[in-house]
Amino acid sequence: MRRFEYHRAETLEHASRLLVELGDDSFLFAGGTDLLVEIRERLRRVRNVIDIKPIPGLSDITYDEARGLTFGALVTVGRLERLPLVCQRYPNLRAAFASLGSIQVRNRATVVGNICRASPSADTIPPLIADGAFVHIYSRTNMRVVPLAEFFTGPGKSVLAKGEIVTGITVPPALDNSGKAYLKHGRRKAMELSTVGVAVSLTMEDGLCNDIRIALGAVGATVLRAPEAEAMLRGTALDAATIKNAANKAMEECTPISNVRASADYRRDMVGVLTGRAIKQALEAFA
Ligand SMILES: Cc1cc2nc3c(=O)[nH]c(=O)nc-3n(C[C@@H](O)[C@@H](O)[C@H](O)COP(=O)(O)OP(=O)(O)OC[C@H]3O[C@@H](n4cnc5c(N)ncnc54)[C@H](O)[C@@H]3O)c2cc1C
Repeated sequence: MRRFEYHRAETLEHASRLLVELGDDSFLFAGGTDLLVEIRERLRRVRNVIDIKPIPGLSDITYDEARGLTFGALVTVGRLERLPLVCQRYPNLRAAFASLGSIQVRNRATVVGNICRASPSADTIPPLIADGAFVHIYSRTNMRVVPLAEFFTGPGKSVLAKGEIVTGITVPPALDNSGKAYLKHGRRKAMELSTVGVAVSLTMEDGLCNDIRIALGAVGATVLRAPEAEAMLRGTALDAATIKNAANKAMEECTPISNVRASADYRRDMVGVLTGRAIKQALEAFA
C-alpha cells in the first residue's frame, strides 16, 4: 500500500480547513471501503487521509412526518438496513442497502460515502433519487442543500467544491399512498456491483398514478431519470400495456456502455425488464 498521512478531524471546520490546506491529493475518510481499496489498488493518488469519524453529530438518524428521514454522514448502510422505519416505510432503500456488498462491508460503509464516490452503479443512489432526496453540504462560509439528482456531474464527479463536506441526507416522508421498489441485476446475487439497477417511487390517488419517478443505475455516466417514461405513466391506472410502453421508453432514455459486466445492448434490455417489474412491485403496496 502506498504511504499516506493520517489526519484526525475533530470538527467540520477542522476537516474542511485540512482539505483546503493539504491540497489536491487529500480525501475524507468515512468507512474507507472505497478509499482504502483505491489506495491499495493504486487507483487514486492519495497523500492525505482526513478521518471524519471523530466529528460529533454525524451519526444521527431522525424522522418526522413533515420533513422525512434524515441521517448523518457517518451512518452506515448496515445501521439503516436494520432500522425498522426503513424496513416498513422505505422498502426501496431497504432493498438497496441489503444488496450492497456483504454484512461486513455494510457495517463499515456509509451511505454518504456511497454517494460521494459518485459511481453510476452505486446501489443507494437510484432509490434515493427516485424518492427525491436532498444532500446537506457544509463549507466554512456556507451551508447548502442540493437535490441528489443534481449532485452528480459525471462518473466519480460531483458538485462538491474544495473544502465542502456532505453532512447528511434527507429523504422526504414516505406517504401512505406511496409505493417504492429497487431492483438490482448483477452477475451473481451477493458481493456484486450492479449491472443494472432500477428504482421506482410512485404515489396513487383515486386509482390513478399521481406522480412517479424512475431512476436507472449503471446505464449512463450518472444515475439517470427516465422523464419521458414517467410522463407516459402519470395520470394513468398503470395497466399492463401502459407499463410495457413506458418500460420500452426507459430503454430508449438510457445510455449504457459495454464493459466487463455486460454489453450495452444487454443492459438496455434489462432496463426494459426491470423497469416493468419495479413498477409492478411498487404497485403491490396497494394490493
Ligand atoms: C467488497 C466490497 C463490495 C462492495 N459492494 C458494493 C455494492 O454491491 N454496491 C455498491 O453500491 N457499493 C459497493 N461497494 C462500495 C461501497 O462499500 C462504498 O461505495 C461505500 O458505501 C462508501 O462509503 P465509505 O463510508 O466506505 O466511504 P469512503 O471509502 O470512506 O469514502 C468514499 C469517497 O467518498 C468521500 N467521502 C466520504 N465521506 C464524505 C463526506 N461526508 N463528504 C464528502 N466526501 C466524502 C471520500 O473522500 C471518498 O472519496 C463495495 C465495496 C467493497 C470493498
